[in-house]
Amino acid sequence: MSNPVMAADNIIAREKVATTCCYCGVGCGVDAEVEQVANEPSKVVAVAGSQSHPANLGRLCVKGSSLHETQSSPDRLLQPMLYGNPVDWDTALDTSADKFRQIIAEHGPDAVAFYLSGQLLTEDYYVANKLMKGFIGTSNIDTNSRLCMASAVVAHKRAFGSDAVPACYEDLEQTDLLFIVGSNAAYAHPVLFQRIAKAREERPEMQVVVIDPRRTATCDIADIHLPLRPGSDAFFFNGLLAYLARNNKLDQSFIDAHTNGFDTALAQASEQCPDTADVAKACDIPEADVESAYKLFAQQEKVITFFSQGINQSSSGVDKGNAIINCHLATGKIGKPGSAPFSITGQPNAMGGREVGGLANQLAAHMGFDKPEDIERVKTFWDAPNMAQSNGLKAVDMFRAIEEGKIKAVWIMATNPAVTLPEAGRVRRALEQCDWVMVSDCIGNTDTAKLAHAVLPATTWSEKHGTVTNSERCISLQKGFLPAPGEARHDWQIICQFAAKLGFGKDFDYTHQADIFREHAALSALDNDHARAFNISAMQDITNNDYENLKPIRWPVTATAGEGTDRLFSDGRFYTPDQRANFVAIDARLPVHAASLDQVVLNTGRVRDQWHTMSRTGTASKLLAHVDEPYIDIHPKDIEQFHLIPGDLAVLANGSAKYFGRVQATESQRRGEVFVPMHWNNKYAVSSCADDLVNPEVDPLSGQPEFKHTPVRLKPFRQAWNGFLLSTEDIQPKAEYWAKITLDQGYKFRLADGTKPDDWLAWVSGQFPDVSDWVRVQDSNDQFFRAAGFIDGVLKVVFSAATDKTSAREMRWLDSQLNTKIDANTRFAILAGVPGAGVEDVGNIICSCFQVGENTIKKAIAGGCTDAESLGEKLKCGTNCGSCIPELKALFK
Ligand SMILES: Nc1nc2c(c(=O)[nH]1)N[C@H]1C(S)=C(S)[C@@H](COP(=O)(O)OP(=O)(O)OC[C@H]3O[C@@H](n4cnc5c(=O)[nH]c(N)nc54)[C@H](O)[C@@H]3O)O[C@H]1N2
Ligand SMILES: Nc1nc2c(c(=O)[nH]1)N[C@H]1C(S)=C(S)[C@@H](COP(=O)(O)OP(=O)(O)OC[C@H]3O[C@@H](n4cnc5c(=O)[nH]c(N)nc54)[C@H](O)[C@@H]3O)O[C@H]1N2
Ligand code: SF4
Ligand SMILES: [Mo]
Repeated sequence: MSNPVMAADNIIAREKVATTCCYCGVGCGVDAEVEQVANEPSKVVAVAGSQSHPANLGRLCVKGSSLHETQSSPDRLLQPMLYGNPVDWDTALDTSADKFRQIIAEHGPDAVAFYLSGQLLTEDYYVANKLMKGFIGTSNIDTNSRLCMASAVVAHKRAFGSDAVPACYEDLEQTDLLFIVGSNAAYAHPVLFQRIAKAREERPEMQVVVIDPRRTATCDIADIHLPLRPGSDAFFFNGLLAYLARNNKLDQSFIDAHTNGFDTALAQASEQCPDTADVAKACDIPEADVESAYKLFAQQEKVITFFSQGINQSSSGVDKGNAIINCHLATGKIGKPGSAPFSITGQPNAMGGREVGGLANQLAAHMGFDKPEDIERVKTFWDAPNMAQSNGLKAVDMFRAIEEGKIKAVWIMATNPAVTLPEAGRVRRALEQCDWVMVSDCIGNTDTAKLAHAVLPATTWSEKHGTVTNSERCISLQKGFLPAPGEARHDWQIICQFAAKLGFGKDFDYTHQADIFREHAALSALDNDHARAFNISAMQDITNNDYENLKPIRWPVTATAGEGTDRLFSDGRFYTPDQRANFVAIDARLPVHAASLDQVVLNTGRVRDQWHTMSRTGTASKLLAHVDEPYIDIHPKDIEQFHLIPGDLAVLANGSAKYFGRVQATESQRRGEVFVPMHWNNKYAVSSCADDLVNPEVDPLSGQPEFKHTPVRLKPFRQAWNGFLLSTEDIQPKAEYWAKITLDQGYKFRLADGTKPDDWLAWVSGQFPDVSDWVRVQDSNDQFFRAAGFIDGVLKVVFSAATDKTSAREMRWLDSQLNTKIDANTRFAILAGVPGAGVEDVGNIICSCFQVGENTIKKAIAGGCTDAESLGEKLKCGTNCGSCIPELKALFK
């Protein structure tokens, strides 16, 4: 947050570097302040939003503004590892290349696979795809974008003939009506959300409709919230199409001039959803609300439908995407300022991966295997000796093939599938059986890396250097300005060195990222006279210098659009053979598995301050302040029905897989449905991995999993004792339930178990053999125990346990005492459970950016603050990223 003040004479240099945030698909520009101190590696000491970057115009969310605080991780991987032992690069790559070569010789190229990530740079992605599809000779290369964007990709291709997002971020501000569908932008795309909220303040005529089964933080700016039945969106948009036709709100001249297939799409929609009453029934929402939302869409000229994983992650995600696009085509609400269907990407470079053809059913630069001339063009361009000829296996099928032994070697880069694929337990078992697993990561002990034979250290944000493309087709440079730590190398270099080991060195002898970028740009230009949307032909001769100083630019970037392109389809020309867009007739359907009476529907997604499997965000105590434990959001009536207690633990189960979470009562859930965060994994909790439960149903066209809908069982966890453990050491506590929270000086574990240990002291001291100096209190009935352990007077461990819930209550003030020298008074204070003199208890942290706690805020309210603004003035809370403002407001209620 603020830079540590350094003794000025130690500082050799301080510079500002313009780069891009490594988290979400908003793609914010970041000015990083780098400081070089004598005899120490340079480091980022502060970050700020770039004023000039079109994505954020100076703003950053709390994840972005904490980038410098997540720089160093004790788990940073600094050396290649083979079978768990450090080795040199040549040994790691030679051994891995030998394995690949052997397996290919014996079983053919389809017996190997790559599994990549939207967190790679475009240049990394391009060479990986080229190596696999052109030289190794298989399309078994897929990416975590399969879990994320695959449905939108297919919907775009079906409607537009190309995977092209029509709009840009300004459209979100210029629109008069924003439908936010299946997106919790307040948490997942915070800076866009702030831009929207501000636009709405400035232009009160702008209206927002949020469509989400949950009442999320995004609903704070909604005029209408439609908490629809999970998975029923296509009924809603089919109904809208029929409504527009019934009420003469079509743009018939646009339909006639620029589209195909309207009549069949309308016929099907009208048959399935003839009137608003049917829609209300199918979607389980009030008819009046359906009516109001439809009316708004029909009346407003400028409408954006902003959609994300509530649409994509579904067994009919592609159809839902097309049901949305149909409504925009039917009203000509596309290609105009403030009007478009707008699929929003998740990862920093999810779009870049789509450009280079990172998915198993794509070729590079927006080409595909369905056109023989595309295959030939790419083959010739690459001078490829072993050009793949057809689609490879999509993510879920790829891991199934690993399980079945059909794929015998896999290289996983920049993704953590042991946590994030459906049926994650099965994925872990598949990897355990696989002959050769390679993982490239910047972190060494992820749940996936633990299962790898070879683990390769990669550079990451601030070290790696190359381009990313965000949700609005905007290409920007993520800058490498710090040296690679230890032996870490750039992903593209590792891939090229591996290619050389396989004998393809001369085709992968790039010396600079810009070499790769130029090649990719040249390929995008080949035979591309409006044949493919992705075209950056004007950049194929970019100099290294211009590349280094690349200003954010939206593709296409061509001779006629040298400054890039804000909006696509403004001329009514699409990328289909006849340049007309396609309506797709949609047969709306619900999720594959319905919940039975004794089950609840599991919905999963994101929390505000965590990024996926927490490999970076889980290391900053500040980012764990908002939500620090796996939880289950449940409607209060369901809490009663399932005999649960708010604040207690409950267990969700699917077959033998279990998820432990803290019960949170909330009316924002519909009855019969629960929500859990996707982030926790075995590094952070013993058994709270959402994807252990998620069913492996996928969309038949896109292969994207139905992450948002799995029927599961729900029951209370009967605990004999509960408590917490503070420790300077990272351990795996011996308890049926634990969840870990990173502190500045160590870790805090929440604990619970179904059986009580016979001897509390033995339980704790057995896990800390180096600690011999213990103080403790215990009652004679053995209901309550508290102990602190020291080494040389420094507090190393605190353990507090009780058979009831209140006695082991946490003491937040203790967090800051860990790893410090403790005087005798504080020893007693710990045992007594009260703050020692001079230690303040600020309560739960509400504002992560400025670390302002609930107790402090309550004090300020008692002292006369009357609203969020005045709190901001007094305590600064809510004045940076703004995401805690709803919670600040709630404290006044
Ligand atoms: N803080 C944070 N931000 C992130 C990420 C992160 O890990 N952390 N990850 C990034 C990535 S990769 C992605 S893909 C994006 C995802 O961004 P979002 O898609 O906005 O995030 P999710 O929380 O996965 O899901 C969005 C919403 O879909 C709703 N939903 C569930 N079922 C349905 C349904 O049937 N219909 C409708 N209409 N809605 C439904 C859920 O209740 C949820 O509120 O976030 C990006 N941003
Ligand atoms: N239940 C449920 N599951 C989901 C989802 C959901 O909504 N619900 N969402 C899905 C979606 S949309 C997504 S995108 C996925 C995301 O899931 P993953 O991609 O599996 O999750 P991450 O934690 O982002 O994993 C990225 C890994 O790459 C490493 N890394 C970071 N930078 C670099 C780099 O430059 N090079 C290398 N080699 N490694 C690097 C990180 O340390 C981390 O281990 O999860 C999917 N799974
Ligand atoms: S909104 Fe996304 S890209 Fe922008 S700072 Fe936050 S995490 Fe980074
Ligand atoms: Mo994603």
